[in-house]
Amino acid sequence: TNGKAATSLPEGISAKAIPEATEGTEIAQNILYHAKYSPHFSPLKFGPEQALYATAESLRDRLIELWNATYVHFNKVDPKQTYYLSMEYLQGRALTNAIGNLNLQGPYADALRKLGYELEEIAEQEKDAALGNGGLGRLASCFLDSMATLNLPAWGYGLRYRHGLFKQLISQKGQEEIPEDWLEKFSPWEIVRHDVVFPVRFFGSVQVNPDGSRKWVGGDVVQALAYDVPIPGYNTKNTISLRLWEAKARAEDLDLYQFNEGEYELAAQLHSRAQQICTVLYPGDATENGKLLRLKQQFFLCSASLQDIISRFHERSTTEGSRKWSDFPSKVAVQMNDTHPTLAIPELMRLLMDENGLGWDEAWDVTSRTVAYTNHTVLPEALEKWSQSLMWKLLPRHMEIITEIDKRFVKTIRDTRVDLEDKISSLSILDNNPQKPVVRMANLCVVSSHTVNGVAQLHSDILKAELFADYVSIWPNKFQNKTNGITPRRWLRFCSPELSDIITKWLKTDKWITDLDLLTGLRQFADNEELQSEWASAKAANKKRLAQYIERVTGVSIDPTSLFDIQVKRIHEYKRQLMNILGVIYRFKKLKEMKPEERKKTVPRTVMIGGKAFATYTNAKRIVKLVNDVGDVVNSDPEVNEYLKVVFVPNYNVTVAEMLIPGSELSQHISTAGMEASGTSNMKFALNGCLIIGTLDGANVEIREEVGEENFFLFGATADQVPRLRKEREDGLFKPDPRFEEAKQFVKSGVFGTYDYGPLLDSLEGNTGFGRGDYFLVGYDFPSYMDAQAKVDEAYKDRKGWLKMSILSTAGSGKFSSDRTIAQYAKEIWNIEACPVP
Ligand code: HBZ
Repeated sequence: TNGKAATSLPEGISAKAIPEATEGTEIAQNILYHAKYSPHFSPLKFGPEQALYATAESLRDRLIELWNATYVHFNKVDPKQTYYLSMEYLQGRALTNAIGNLNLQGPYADALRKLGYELEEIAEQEKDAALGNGGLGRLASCFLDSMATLNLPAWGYGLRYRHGLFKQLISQKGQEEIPEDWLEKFSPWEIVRHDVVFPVRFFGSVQVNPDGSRKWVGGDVVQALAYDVPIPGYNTKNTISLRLWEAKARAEDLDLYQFNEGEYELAAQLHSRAQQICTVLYPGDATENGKLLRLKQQFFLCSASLQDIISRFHERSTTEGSRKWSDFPSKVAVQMNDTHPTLAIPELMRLLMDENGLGWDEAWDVTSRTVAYTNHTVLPEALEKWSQSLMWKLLPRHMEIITEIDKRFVKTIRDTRVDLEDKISSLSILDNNPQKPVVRMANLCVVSSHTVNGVAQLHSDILKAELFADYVSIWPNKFQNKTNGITPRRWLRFCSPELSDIITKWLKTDKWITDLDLLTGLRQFADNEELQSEWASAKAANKKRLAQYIERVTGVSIDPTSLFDIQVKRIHEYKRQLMNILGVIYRFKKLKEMKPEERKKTVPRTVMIGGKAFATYTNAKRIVKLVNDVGDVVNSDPEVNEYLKVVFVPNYNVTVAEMLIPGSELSQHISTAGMEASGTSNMKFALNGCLIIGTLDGANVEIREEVGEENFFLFGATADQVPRLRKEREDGLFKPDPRFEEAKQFVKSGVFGTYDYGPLLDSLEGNTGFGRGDYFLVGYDFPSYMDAQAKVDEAYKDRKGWLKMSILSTAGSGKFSSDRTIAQYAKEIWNIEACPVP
């Protein structure tokens, strides 16, 4: 192979620049080969950046071989295959993960050392692939890792955004957004597939043919070009694909006539419109233009992916003749990650009927046996609704199909379920409210999918009891739960090698990496002093590393022996970062009031809060500003800063999470009960031996069951109490706790600066006419939250007791492996089986 050819460097290249690898392993030579023949940099340089790209390319060679072998094997066996459709993937960095999954840690570290570098230092150079907003996108990435690891015939489809999630900069103004640029140079992990291109149409009209068939014609056509990112499984040859689509104009779309007239913008109009589609993740959709672009993105993903799926279905047809369409659902499963890829439904119908000549009934049967839908939220404002007029304009044929699906559904209900007559207006797909006619995407998903699932038990129960209750009475067996999970490779094995080695030592096996339930074997040693001391030193090392990172990025020096208390997630009122910081404010005030001897008896704490606020979400941005302002005051207070530090961790992303989570001791998952569908960082923290303070919400409920209630700091209202509490609040029956009033008053007094926190504090009041009258029940939960925090301090004083809880937390986290989640999807929704490459 090419790598083997380059045993030494060509003449004229200074050995200082690219080291000679005379003694080098094959890997070192392969890295040098890429450094030299890669067209991306001067072949004379071999700095850390060049080393990263060359190392990545050398790994990519291996990945491509495995990935080809996997593709060939899947083609040969022709199993039923799952296609995961998601508008988001939060992949983070890939180098350490690829090396780890291929089990090449030692050889690559050795090779790089021969070339004058430490592997960690090289890995640090890589930018995150941040093609997602938060939990939903990261879940998709964990799922890919598990699909590959479980040898499942499964692929991901997504969009190749030129700019991923914005970079968060913290200034005196608070959060500022800077465009992210992961493709500034290039991504060494993707393979552009000039042989995989599909046309995708927008706008145009429906042509009715003499035989009554219909065809979508005219409008703009852009090309979808595939980029494949190989996804290696852990400890297996299987390497699957994340196929990301990019939009491209066709050559003939450049108007040469106009160009030669000097009308350059006009001439390239179609080019620039095509380019816009994949320019940014989640374009702001406050304007009509923004909505149109987001809808285009969604359709672009669905259309390209389905054309590709159908062409693979044909490609794999047996030699005896082409396949029957009725076989399609036994060869293809399509999973929609939330409603964002809902247009897969009418697009599959259209492709089957208009492009392949199927009748309605046959097309409907195929479609509804193929697609399944995962819901990730019950918040009404987060349920997608698209304006009917916008949809008619952009996708006229799809609107005909959606209208027909709705008509047939409503007729069936009318004919068979008189009892649901008055529910029809809320069950139907089209909301024909003359003020604002919309398409309810979740309803379209439920009506068309064979299976609908929530992402944690409580969430799935709420879906069945509330959001989708009437559908449950129609299709009682359509609804399932699939509690989320996380990959133990990235979220323990690779991000905390010290703790992993201890686990392997005590379990006498590393099989837990793919069979996470084995962690329960740690329970018997939870009191063992030797394990506790090893555990404590691994934790201490992770905390030290984290403290160094915090000092580097924020300038704040923190005490590595203080209690590390972390809340990291998107900033949202329902996640209640505001309750956290109000608690901190109260703690600060009390510390100030104490005598020095009293302060000495308190448990020193470092509170870290991180997360991005959506650019136009004003209250979320105010929370970011408040946390930063509180940090400035507290951290520079000479009386208190030995006992309390408050840090806003800037630009929270996958890589920052990999640093924070291993060093955490307490993490906060404190959403108003019933509002967080699952949460997934809660699982990552628990797995890393971090204790949780949290409400009975989302997956917290199951984590607490698994780790044991004595190892979980519980507080707050339960989901079923929330409606009553909101009502009482509205009726003026709520009596705030004095601590809550004191904390708010302290902010109002101006201790934290001159910024106007009025609107933020008003959102916590009942009847001011501002906000939603403490809709998120911060005031109600505050006292029990503070009590739980006091229990945390007490528990932390007992070193052994705390270590035991920490070990039991890891020991109880086995259920939350995404391997378990994906195995359940495979068996209970997709009906697919492992297809390991021999
Ligand atoms: O999905 C999250 C849920 O809030 C969280 O509880 C759950 O654990 C996670 C995985 O199931 N939802 C999101 O992250 N949602 C989004 O990021 C989102 C993105 C675009 C939208 C709406 C929501 O238009």
